[in-house]
Amino acid sequence: RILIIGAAGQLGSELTLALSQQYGGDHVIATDINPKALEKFDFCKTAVLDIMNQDAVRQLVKTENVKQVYHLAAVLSATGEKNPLFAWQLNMDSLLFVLELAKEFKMEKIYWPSSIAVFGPNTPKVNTPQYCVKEPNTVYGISKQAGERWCEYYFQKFGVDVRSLRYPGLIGYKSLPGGGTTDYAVDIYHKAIAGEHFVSFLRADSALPMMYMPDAIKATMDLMHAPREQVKIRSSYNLAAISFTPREIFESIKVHYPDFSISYEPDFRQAIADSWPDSIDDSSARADWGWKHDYDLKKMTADILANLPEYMVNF
Ligand code: VAH
Repeated sequence: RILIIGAAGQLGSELTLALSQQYGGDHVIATDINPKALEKFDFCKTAVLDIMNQDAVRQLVKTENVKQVYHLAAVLSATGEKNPLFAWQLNMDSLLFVLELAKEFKMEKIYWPSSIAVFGPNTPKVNTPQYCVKEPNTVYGISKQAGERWCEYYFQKFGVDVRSLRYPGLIGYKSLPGGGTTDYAVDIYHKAIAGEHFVSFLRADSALPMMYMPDAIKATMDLMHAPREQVKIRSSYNLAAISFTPREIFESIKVHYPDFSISYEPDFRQAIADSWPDSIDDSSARADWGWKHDYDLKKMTADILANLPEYMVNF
């Protein structure tokens, strides 16, 4: 069976759906610390699980004969800066524990998301290469950088088949983000549909690498289905689709909502965004396992605005 940890999060909600569609709901166990958030998963098995409760996780792995783990639970960049030591402990201890379990139970595959947050202020900002200087200055970024080192270590030393992607900001309409610096790019659609003014917590010209959720799900499934020998990078793959600024996403929405208005009030998240690249070179992912994105900003905005109005009732 496939165990999803942090299934109720922004990525987890959509990946749980995709994995259940791919493998059948009774092969997927969606777990999260939040019991209420699990109620929406009526298409697969669910269990309340605190990833920090190692006995409970081990027990579930045994009783459910878990062969794959998608470990998606983490404290994101903005929240992490408010609780540095908790963020480090949750993000790191949980990953190390999952890697140990994978080794002990000889699991087939592990998925763990990294992020463009591994890059820091002195990383080349345009077309950031797969290999480059990485001095992240957020706890979240530090935990992702350290996590990548541990993933590669467990692959090289113990043969654990753990795979990872450095996601850009992820944007979808089926789940709400929590505590990220790129969350403005989800909230802006909700405000447009609600007919409300939007206040951006980043500057108008603050470009960030971003990706529509269907592309992120496709990349994750493609990576996990690739033959083992094709996955040459065992730290984490750069992954890219689009890059845009708050002004550009606003303009793409204004085409559909002419009365929509925006103002810019940068807060502490501006410094986090400024430490990250403007765009990413993902040529390794394209070469090793055939990655290519489908959605540009115009196509993403059209798809979200076509689907979010009726989907909003779920929030
Ligand atoms: C965050 N959404 O903002 C996450 C992501 C690249 C951004 O890691 O923290």
